[in-house]
Amino acid sequence: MLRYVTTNPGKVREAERYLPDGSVERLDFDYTEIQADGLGPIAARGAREAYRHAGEPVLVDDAGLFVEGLDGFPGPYSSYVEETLGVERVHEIAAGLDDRRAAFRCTLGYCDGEGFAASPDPVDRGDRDAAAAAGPDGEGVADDGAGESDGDGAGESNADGAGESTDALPVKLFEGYVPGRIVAPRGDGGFGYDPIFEHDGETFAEMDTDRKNAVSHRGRALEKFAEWYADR
Ligand code: ITT
Repeated sequence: MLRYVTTNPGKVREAERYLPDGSVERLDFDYTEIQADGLGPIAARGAREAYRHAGEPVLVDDAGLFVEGLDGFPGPYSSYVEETLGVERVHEIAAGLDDRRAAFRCTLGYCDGEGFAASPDPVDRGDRDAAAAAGPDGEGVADDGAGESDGDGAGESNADGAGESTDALPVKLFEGYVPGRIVAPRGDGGFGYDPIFEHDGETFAEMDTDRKNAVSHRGRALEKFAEWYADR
């Protein structure tokens, strides 16, 4: 059974459309969200922690809203900003900007304790520092050997460093992106920043789940994941 690791039921509603019936179940586990510039290291670290907790295959979903005119803020801090400022304040701040373009990004981190064969999607090993510390033999470091691809390396990181144990597990990352712009809140559907994110004339909160999935950051990442996972 695949466990979709999130405290947010809205994410699971979207994810279920991409995976065979009964093949995925939510794991309501609040993994440590490290501070990092990108979503990849957060998802990778979370997937390792969740896999160690659950002992079965896990998929962690880290997402964020990146506002162009704010140099990508709130980005990886989207959750904290939603809780503290709130979505309407983010719209008010963006309303004062010349550039209200924005994007949602989603990174899925998959971990099942095994290694990965080559594919275009990056793998986060999280073990570079650990391997260096362990010496040339890399003793105690999980590695599944040759024939793997890190893609362009963009998703790869061990930025968190501290607390990452030497038996760091590889995590496969799947990324999705959707462009749009920040508008005054409209619509009752979705969750989080959906009411203030407009894509093709509609906010995500005005779309039903299937329509949002067809264009969204999470839909794009899930599509890649589901295709790859079918052969896993
Ligand atoms: P988990 O970490 O437990 O999965 P979360 O809701 O905190 O739950 P994220 O850290 O990935 O998930 O989300 C960061 C913020 O972005 C958070 O405020 C979400 O509500 C928001 N968010 C994520 N995906 C979104 C989406 O598809 N539409 C609107 N807002 C979204």
